[in-house]
Formats: sequence, C-alpha cells, structure tokens
Amino acid sequence: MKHTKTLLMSVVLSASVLLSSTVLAENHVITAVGMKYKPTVLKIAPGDTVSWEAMSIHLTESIEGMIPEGAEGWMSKLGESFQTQPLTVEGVYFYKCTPHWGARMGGVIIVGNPTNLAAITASKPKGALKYYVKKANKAMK
Ligand SMILES: [Cu+2]
Repeated sequence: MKHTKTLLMSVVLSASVLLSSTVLAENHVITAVGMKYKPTVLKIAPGDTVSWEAMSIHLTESIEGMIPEGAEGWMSKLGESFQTQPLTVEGVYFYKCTPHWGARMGGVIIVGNPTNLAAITASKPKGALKYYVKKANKAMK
C-alpha cells in the first residue's frame, strides 16, 4: 500500500514537471502601431515565441548577422499575423519591417542573456540599426 502511494506520488510529480515546462513557454505579442512596433524592445525567456499583430501594411524580417549564431531567422508575408518558432538560442534578435525600414520601423527581441550584443555594439552599426542597438543596451542596464 505504502509503495503504491509513493509510486503514485512520483507519477504525479513528474507529470507536473512536464506540464510546467510546457506551460512556462509563453507567446509575446508585438503590435504594429503607425510606423512603430510596440513594445520596441521585448525581453523573453528561451523557448518562448513572439507574434506580430495589426500588420496590415507591415511585415517582420530578422536582420541577417543581427541574430545569435546558430539561431534561425524569419520573414513574414506582408499583412500576416506571424508567429515565430520557439526562440531557443539566447541572444539579441534585431528585426525590421522591410518596406518601412527607411522610417526605422523595426525592433529587438532579447532572449535570455544578450550573448551577441557586445559584439554587435562593437561593430558600430549605422542608421536605424544604431538606434535599436542603443535601445537594446539601455534595456539591459
Ligand atoms: Cu511597416
């Protein structure tokens, strides 16, 4: 009897551990407002996903060389309510709305530790990218 109870407890325990790791992965929503993404800087945990809403004339595209090494980039279609795969590689992901990048429409997602931010900052990016790198560093202070 006592053995059965212990066994049951361990089954319940492992089931809840499994469940919590699934439940803890969150989706975070970024909304296009005018020519801006809100929030502009988003901090999430590894394994979380991000989606974009109110995209009407916008899209989201990760910027080549501006995401962590080994991470997969993305590119949505114009107007699409896009959702990323779980972002499992820690670091900083810069993205842009390609048609409105000239108007600086973009943002930054920080997944866990910003492993690649120092190197990106040291590369002295220009223009809109410089603006978002500054924002990312500010968010980490
Ligand atoms: Cu746009």
